[in-house]
Amino acid sequence: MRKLIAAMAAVAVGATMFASAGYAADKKLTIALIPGLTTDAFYISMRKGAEAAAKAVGVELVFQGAPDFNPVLQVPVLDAVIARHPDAILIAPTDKNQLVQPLKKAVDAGVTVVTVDTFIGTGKYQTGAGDADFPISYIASDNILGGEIAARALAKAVGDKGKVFVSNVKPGISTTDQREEGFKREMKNHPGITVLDTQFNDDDANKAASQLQSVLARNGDLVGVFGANLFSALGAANGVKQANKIGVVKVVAFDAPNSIVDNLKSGLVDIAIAQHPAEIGYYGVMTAYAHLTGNSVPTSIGTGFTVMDKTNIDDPNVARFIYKE
Ligand code: T6T
Repeated sequence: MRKLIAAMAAVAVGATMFASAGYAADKKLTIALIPGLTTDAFYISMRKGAEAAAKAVGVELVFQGAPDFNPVLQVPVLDAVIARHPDAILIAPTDKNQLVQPLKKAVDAGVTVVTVDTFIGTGKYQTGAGDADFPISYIASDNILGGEIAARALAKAVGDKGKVFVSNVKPGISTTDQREEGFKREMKNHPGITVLDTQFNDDDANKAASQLQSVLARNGDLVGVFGANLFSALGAANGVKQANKIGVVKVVAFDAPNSIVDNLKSGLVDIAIAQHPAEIGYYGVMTAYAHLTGNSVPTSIGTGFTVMDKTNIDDPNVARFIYKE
């Protein structure tokens, strides 16, 4: 009798597990990853992490994106991906507001949406508030904290006094908006530092380089710049180099491609704040997979940073976070 009860219990547990899975176990799931743009080392590294997770759980990963970080280019890519009807879409929305309606179309078509790196709306999902809470999860760095780390590093590098500015992409991008917010908030604790107007470069490193030189022309006593993403940082650093101000104008960079690491080693860039994009891709896929196979998932997952400088960049535990190209 005891054996029979145990057998019945086992069947019941199995049935519950199968019912909660809610999917045919033999169907190969497809997850699409839509980056901010395809040629950025940050998203190339994210793709590697996503591929590792997809391989581990046996899902098919599709990577499709636009050549520039621009909602006008990203929306048609999203439409094309929705038409292929994957089980889930992981996307780095290139604008907090402009991707809301296009992503609703995915949900209406029965596709699960997870945002990676950037968010839509307020980034608070599954709350019932507003019209942009429908993604099931947001996987990203803590970008406000990243901006604060950048401010502390720059304040230290410039001896807590003088003029600095933020080189940024454009307003409306959750990540870079939050980095600037964190940077300015932390700079309030450094009264000797004046934060000049932000320069927006449209993710164009050449524009960021010429803007650095224009700011310098107007402010000969400029002492520092925070490049709020890869292209802003690279461009700002090039501007400092072209103006022959290496070491005079300190550079703190967000993101860590090889080009920035070279600049760290040469002394052009003082600090690089590396995100962990592979971790974002890995947990993005795992979150979508967990949801699609009937498991509950957290509505947000925060990934880490590694702060790089000349003194630690050769440490393998630091160097492993240099972005893959
Ligand atoms: O900084 C990353 C990413 O986090 C941001 O959302 C957009 O720019 C990058 O891709 C770097 O170019």
